[in-house]
Amino acid sequence: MRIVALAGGIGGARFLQGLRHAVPDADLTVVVNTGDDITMYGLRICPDLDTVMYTLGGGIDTERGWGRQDETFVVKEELGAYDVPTTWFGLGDRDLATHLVRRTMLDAGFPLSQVTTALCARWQPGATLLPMSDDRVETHVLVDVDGVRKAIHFQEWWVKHRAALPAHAIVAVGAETATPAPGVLEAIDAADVVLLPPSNPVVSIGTILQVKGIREALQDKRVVGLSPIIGGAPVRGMADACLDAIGVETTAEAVGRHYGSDVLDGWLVDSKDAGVTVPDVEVRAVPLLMTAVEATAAMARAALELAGV
Ligand code: FO1
Repeated sequence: MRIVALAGGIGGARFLQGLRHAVPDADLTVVVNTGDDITMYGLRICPDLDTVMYTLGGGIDTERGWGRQDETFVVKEELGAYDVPTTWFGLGDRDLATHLVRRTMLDAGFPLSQVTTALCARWQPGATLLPMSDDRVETHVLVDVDGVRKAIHFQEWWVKHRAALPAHAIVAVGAETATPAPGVLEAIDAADVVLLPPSNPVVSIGTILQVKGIREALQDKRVVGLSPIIGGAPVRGMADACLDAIGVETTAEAVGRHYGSDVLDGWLVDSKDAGVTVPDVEVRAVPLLMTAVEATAAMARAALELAGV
């Protein structure tokens, strides 16, 4: 069975672990959001690609959900000693090696998709990881800081400000000209099913769907999504702050309707949200809390069943 999943960071990565547990023999391709990517200290940091790679490769810090297990932050502390202003972003010492390899390969002219393949040679994620695009796309958020309205990088909003600054707009800068990375449209075309894990519907899944051709490629595919919102609140992270920014209610029903039937054929909501309806989309209610790999595997099976594969 050929499965394609569009995924962001922590929630998406967790779901993919369960999916791989549920169907270990499936041919899994993950199209990963790169709108969170940021250049810092000359390094190109790809949070969602690294979170998926580390999670499926067994190197993730399971507490944080991002970065490496057994991590240390000596370099971050040293940068702090120099009063470097960007130490709000926690770059770990082990994680730095990933960014140094990526920077070296990008500088040598390799596209991000080939860099990702090279990094995955070490981590063996058990899936093909593809950036949504090799072109630069960076999500920026329009906020008011000290009375001045300005666009700041998503990471600054998300990590430094914990998404506490009301977002007047969220813009994936570059998405309008970005093209899908090599293999993305082919994988979607060949897929038996496309899954939208419970990632952030705005800055993760939403960003991927803005890359030219991806939303269109889903038209004639069987697509099933899983709600990241349970009982009116995001399970983790601050998807509500993102949904507020685009005027979508933080409910499983509103997110399902936001994706709409031109994307979704099926929508899995948590048992708490049973009764939700999405026009022209088949909705099913099952437990959606990813408490352990087995629970997540059950969600994945429910999604594949709803997809009819
Ligand atoms: N998230 C945080 O909340 N604090 C951090 O200091 C932080 C550092 C970081 C470094 C590398 C990386 O790959 C991810 C990192 N993240 C951090 C997570 C990241 O901001 C989010 O996971 C995604 O961008 C949202 O999906």
